[in-house]
Amino acid sequence: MAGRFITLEGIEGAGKSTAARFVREWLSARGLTVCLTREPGGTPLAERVRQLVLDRQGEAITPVTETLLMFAARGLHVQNLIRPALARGEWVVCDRFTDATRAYQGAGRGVSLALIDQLASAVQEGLQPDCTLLLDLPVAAGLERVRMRSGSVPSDRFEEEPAQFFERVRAAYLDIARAAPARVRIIDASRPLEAVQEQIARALEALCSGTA
Ligand code: T5A
Repeated sequence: MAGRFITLEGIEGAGKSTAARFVREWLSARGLTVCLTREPGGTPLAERVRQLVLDRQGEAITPVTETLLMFAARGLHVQNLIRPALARGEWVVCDRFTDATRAYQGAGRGVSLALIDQLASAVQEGLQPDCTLLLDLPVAAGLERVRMRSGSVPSDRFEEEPAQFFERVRAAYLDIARAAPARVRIIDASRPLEAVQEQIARALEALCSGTA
C-alpha cells in the first residue's frame, strides 16, 4: 500500500499529541511504516524556527510575520521530511499542518486567507493531507487540560491568548471540516480517551479500506 499523509488538528489541549501516538501504534500494528512528526518543526532547522515562533520572551512578531515563519518551517518540513517519507512508502502522521495556519493565523489573528492559500500553494506544491482528524472539544475543556498538565503559567506565546482567540480558532476548524467532509473527520475529543481512540480507529479503518 502506498504511503498516506494524515494530519491531526485542534485547539490546545484537544489531545492531538496523545492521538498521534495512538495513530502510529494502530498503523504499525498493521505492518505499516510510520513517520510521526509535528508542526511547526519536524526537521532540525524547522525545530529552530519553532523555538523562535513559540518563544514567550522573544521580540514582537506581527501576524503576517508569524504566518511567514510557519510556512518557512513548513517548507523545510515538506521538502526534507514529509515528501521523502511518502516517497519511501511510509505513512506520515503529522501533529498540525496548514489547517492550523488557517485557524490560528487566519481566524485567530486576522491574516488574509488569500495570502495563506498563496503561501500554501507555493510551499506544498500540491501536497495535501489524505485525511485530517480534527479533535474537537469546548475551549474551556481544552484549556483546563493544558492547565492540569502544565500549571497556570503559559508555556508558549499561543497559550497566553484569551479564550475568545481559541473560540475563533475552534470555529474556523469546524468551518474547514464542513467545507472538506471527505478529508476532515471530526472526532469528539471531549469524550474519555478510550472513546476518542474508538472514533479514530473507525476513521483509520475507513482510510485503509479506501472509503474515507
Ligand atoms: N500553530 C501551529 C499555529 O499558530 N499555526 C500553525 O500553522 C501551526 C502548525 C504549538 C502552537 O503552534 C500554533 C498552535 C499551537 O499553539 P503544539 O505544539 O501542537 O503547537 O501545541 P499545542 O496545541 O499547545 O499542544 P498541546 O500539547 O497543548 O495539546 P495536544 O497535543 O492537543 O494535547 P495532548 O495530547 O498533549 O493532551 C493534553 C492533556 O490532555 C490529556 C493528556 O494526557 C494531556 O495531559 N488528554 C486527555 N484527558 C482526558 N480525556 C482525553 N480524551 C484526553 N486526551 C488527552
